[in-house]
Amino acid sequence: MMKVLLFSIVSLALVLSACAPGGTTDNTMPMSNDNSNMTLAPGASAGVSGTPTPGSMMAENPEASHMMEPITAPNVQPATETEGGQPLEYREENGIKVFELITKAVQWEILDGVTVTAYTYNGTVPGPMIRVTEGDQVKIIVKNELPDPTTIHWHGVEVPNAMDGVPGVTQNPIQPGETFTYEFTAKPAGTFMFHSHYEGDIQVMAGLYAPFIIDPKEPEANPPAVDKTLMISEWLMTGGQTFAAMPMSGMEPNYFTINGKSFPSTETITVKKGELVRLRLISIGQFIHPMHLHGVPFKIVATDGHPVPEAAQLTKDTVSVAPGERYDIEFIASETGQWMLHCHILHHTTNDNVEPGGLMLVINVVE
Ligand SMILES: [Cu+2]
Repeated sequence: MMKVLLFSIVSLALVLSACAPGGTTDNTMPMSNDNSNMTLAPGASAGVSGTPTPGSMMAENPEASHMMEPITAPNVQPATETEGGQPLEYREENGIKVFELITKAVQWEILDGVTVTAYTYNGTVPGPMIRVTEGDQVKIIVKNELPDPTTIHWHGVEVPNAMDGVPGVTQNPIQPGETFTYEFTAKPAGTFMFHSHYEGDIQVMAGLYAPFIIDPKEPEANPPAVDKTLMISEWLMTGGQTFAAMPMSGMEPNYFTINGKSFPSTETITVKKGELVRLRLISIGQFIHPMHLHGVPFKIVATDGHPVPEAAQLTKDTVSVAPGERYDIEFIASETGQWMLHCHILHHTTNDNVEPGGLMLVINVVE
């Protein structure tokens, strides 16, 4: 009986939203600018979960409906920083580099006029970059100021098992208000990252990720003039609320970010003609992104942090970066001009279905 009633309400919601002026004409894409769908869908799903969800998906499993709740926290403040992924300061104690992270929710602007509710490390998306040298002893003190438990996984870094950050397997979750200290030797050299391993489907998508770069002990023979780390992810923003974007009907993303920003708010990378450029591409969302560079081809010099021997380095102009992967690409900026780097799943270069946007940035090569 309940199911029949719910089905009727959902059907009515879909019919009404399709008929609403300015509403989407595509019923397979429930996230539209128009709120009519949003105002009806929550009521429709409330009988099952008590929680508004953006899509047509009806979760009968209460745990699943929790995954589809909006990202919220009590008293969320606007971010005080505007740029994510910046190097994190540390202090030295007995030869150990000590970093401090605080997990907290902030209002994070991904685009002029578009602000998401994000779960962050130290108030930015991505969180601050931890950059150390191979062999360094590091200690990272994590204070959890989120309303939910969390843990940190050091993705690709060869840490002792007890430091691996898997809740219920290698450690207990860090409860709200608690502090946990991770300690390990930074190895090997390369492009890595850290991210939440607690309800990753929610917390990682909500912004709990950051770069972890380990520089080689021996200085590089040919260091790049420009070395940028670009973390790619996705968001679902609708009806003024933020949801964890997922590869699931009704929960697909409508915003796409590089280092927490959608084009045209993405960083422009300025390079002098003739300089060697290294871009460390990291996919931390749940979708694959074939990143395409205009102007000149590049070489893939490292995969998942590990150097590719020179004879094996592919020359390409597009590289697909799947979730969890890292590709270090290098090229000489041989021609002046404004050259695009963008995802070639072209829907990913939109902001809420409007082009241009999303996963694009400009590499500005100057004399
Ligand atoms: Cu893409």
